Amino acid sequence: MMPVSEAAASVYRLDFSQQGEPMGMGRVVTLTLTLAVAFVSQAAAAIITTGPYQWQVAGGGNDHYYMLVMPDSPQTTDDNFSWFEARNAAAATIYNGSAGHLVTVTSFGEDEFLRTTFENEIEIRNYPTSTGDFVWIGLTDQTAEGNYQWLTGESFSYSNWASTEPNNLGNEDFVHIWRRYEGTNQDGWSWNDKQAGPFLPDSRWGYIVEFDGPFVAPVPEPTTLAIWSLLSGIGLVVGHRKRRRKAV
Ligand SMILES: [Ca+2]
Ligand SMILES: [Ca+2]
Ligand SMILES: [Ca+2]
Repeated sequence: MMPVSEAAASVYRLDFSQQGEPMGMGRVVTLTLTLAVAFVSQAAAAIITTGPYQWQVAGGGNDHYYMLVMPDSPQTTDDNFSWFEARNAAAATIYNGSAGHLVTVTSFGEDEFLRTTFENEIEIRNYPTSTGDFVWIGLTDQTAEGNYQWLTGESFSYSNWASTEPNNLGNEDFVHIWRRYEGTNQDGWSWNDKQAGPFLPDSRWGYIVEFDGPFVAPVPEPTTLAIWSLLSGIGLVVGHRKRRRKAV
């Protein structure tokens, strides 16, 4: 991806770092973020983020957070994320003190959480145009053909391959989610192996980033409420003095 898109990736790093967290730049970060967003939106296709949303333990989850990142209306190949660009951008994204990684989908429950959370944001791959959205996940068999491994080192047991996939067609070593309703292939939410890209902008190529934690609570910024509390405190002091004078 071109430098402008790398700038977009850095915007996320700023955006999801709370004040007082690792970057520790406070309002300067906020201001820089605002300016950076304005610059990026003029220079390249915008990026759409959905989430982060938590898969809560109370709901059978792991308390991790997940965020979908998609290019909006890519105009050139460079607006789409390759698998490597997605991997790097995910790792550079920080949420509440936790660095992200390209999502690992290690159970049916996790896959279902992702599907129910994000599928409405992912365009169906249809027929006959074969367009639609593609979403990278952190799974690859680049090291040894057919030996799929998660980026995090988690064991590979659960899978959700589409019909006839993975087929390693032309040496495909990187995995994405799609919603496939294409001719006889009506798998819907499923996985496909693919080359790393980036691919033509006739489709959108994005990714899901997962934050495992541990999470730190963001340092609260001075809020309007805090300012009002301060002012009302001053008011009480003034009122107290007035009452004392009256009493005398
Ligand atoms: Ca995971
Ligand atoms: Ca392969
Ligand atoms: Ca394939």
